[in-house]
Amino acid sequence: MASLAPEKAIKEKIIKPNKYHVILLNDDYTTMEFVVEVLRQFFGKSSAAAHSLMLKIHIEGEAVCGVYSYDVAQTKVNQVIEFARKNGQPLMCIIREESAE
Ligand code: TYC
Repeated sequence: MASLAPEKAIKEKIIKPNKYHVILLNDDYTTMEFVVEVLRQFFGKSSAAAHSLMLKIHIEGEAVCGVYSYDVAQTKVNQVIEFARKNGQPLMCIIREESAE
């Protein structure tokens, strides 16, 4: 992006709004069932997709669960963390900006 002519950079900004990855992190205490429920409720996954994504996080340490505009991504993170804490689970959810290419 830095090498683009200014007018082209501005045009790209208008056409391509930034995207943000919402990522769940693995931990040793959150139950697998709870993570599957979060993926179904907040990320619209089917039971089968939620189960395999939960296992990916468990094995690899993290996974992208959805890609959104900044405001929607931030809301998802807040909702997931609030839901987790209310249910006594330490599950962590973070935002990462999609790398521009
Ligand atoms: N590692 C957890 C367990 O063994 C399960 C888990 C999966 C926790 C995904 C968090 O984002 C997570 N109970």
